[in-house]
Amino acid sequence: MTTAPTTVLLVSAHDDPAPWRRALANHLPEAEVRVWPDDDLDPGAVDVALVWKPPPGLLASFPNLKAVINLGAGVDALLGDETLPENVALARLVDPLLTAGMTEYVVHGVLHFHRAFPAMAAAQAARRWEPVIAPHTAATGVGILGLGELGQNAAHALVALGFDVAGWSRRPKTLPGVKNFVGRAALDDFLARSRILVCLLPLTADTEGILNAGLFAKLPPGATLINAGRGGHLVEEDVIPALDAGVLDGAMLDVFRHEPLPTEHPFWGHPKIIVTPHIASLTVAKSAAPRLADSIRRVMAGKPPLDLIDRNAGY
Ligand code: NDP
Ligand code: OXD
Repeated sequence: MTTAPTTVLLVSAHDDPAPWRRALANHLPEAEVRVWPDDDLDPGAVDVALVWKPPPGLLASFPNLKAVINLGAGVDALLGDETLPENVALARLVDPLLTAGMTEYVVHGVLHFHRAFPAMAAAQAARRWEPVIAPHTAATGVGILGLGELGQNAAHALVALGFDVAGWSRRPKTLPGVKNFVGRAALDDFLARSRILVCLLPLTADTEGILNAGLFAKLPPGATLINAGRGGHLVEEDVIPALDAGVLDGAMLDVFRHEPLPTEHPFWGHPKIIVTPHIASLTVAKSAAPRLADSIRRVMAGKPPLDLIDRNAGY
C-alpha cells in the first residue's frame, strides 16, 4: 500500500523559498513542498502550512489542513486572521539561530548604553576628549519584559556579563541569577530597578501600548529603552517628549508601528534614538528545519505540533 506524501505549503511573500526547499528536503525528505501561490495545487492535499504573514482568509481554504506553523516567533500577524479554522493547531517558530541573534542584539544594545557610547559619540562629534567611566555591570539593573525563549537567553548572557538582571513574565520562572517579577502587580517594582529596559514581549491585547509615558515615568530617571518586541508595544508619540524631558536618555528601536519606518518619521534624525530595520533577529531556514521537521512528523502522527500557540493568551 502506498501512502500519500505529507504536503507542506510554504506561504511567505518575504522569504526566498529556495533555502526552505533545501532545508526541508534534508530534514523532511518524505514531504512534498509546495510554494504558494501555486495554480496546480489541490487545496485538499495541504497537510501543514509554514507561513509568514499569510493573506487573511487563505488558510481557511485548505479543508484538510492539520497545522499552521508560523515562520517567526511573533504570531500577532497570524492571529489577526479572523478566519483561521478553530480545529487547526497553530504553532510558532523556535530556532536556535533566531534566539542567538536576538541575544546578540540585546547584548549589543545593553553594552552600548551601559558603556555610554552615545555620550562618547557626541563628544567625538565636538572633538572633545571626555572619558565617561561606566559603573560596574553589577550596579546596572537590566529589566527584560518577556522571559520566554528569547528573553531567557538574553537574560542568561547578561547575567554572564555580571549585570543585575530581572525579567517580567505572566507566570513564575526560576532562572539562575535572574530576579523574576510576575504579572501587573509586580510591574512597578520591576520598572523601578530597570536602568536599561528591554522589551521582548509578544504583541497581544494585554501588551499593546505598554511602552508609554506612564511606564517611562516609573523607570529610574535617565533610563534607556531597547524595543525588539513589536512596534505596537510602543506609543511612539511618547518617546521624544520623554527623551527631551530626561525621563529617558536613549532608545534603540528595531520594530515600529509602520514598517518600513516612513522617511519623514522623527525617530530617524533624533540624536538619542537608534533605528534598526527589524533585523534584531531573523529566521534561518537551515537551523530552523530540524525542529520544524520533528513538529510536522508529530502532526502527521496525530499529535500536536511543538511550540503550540495559546490562542486565548495570544502567543
Ligand atoms: P515567548 O512566547 O517564548 O515568550 C513571551 C514572554 O512574554 C513569556 O515570558 C511570557 O510570559 C511573557 N508575556 C506575554 N504576555 C505577558 C503579559 N501580559 N505580562 C507579562 N509577561 C507576558 O516569545 P519569544 O521569546 O519567542 O518572542 C518574543 C517576541 O519577540 C515575539 O513575540 C516577537 O514579537 C518578538 N521578536 C522580534 C524579532 C525582531 O527581529 N525584532 C525577532 C523574533 C521575535 P510567560 O513565560 O509567563 O508565558
Ligand atoms: C519574528 C520576527 O517574530 O522576525 O520572528 O519578528
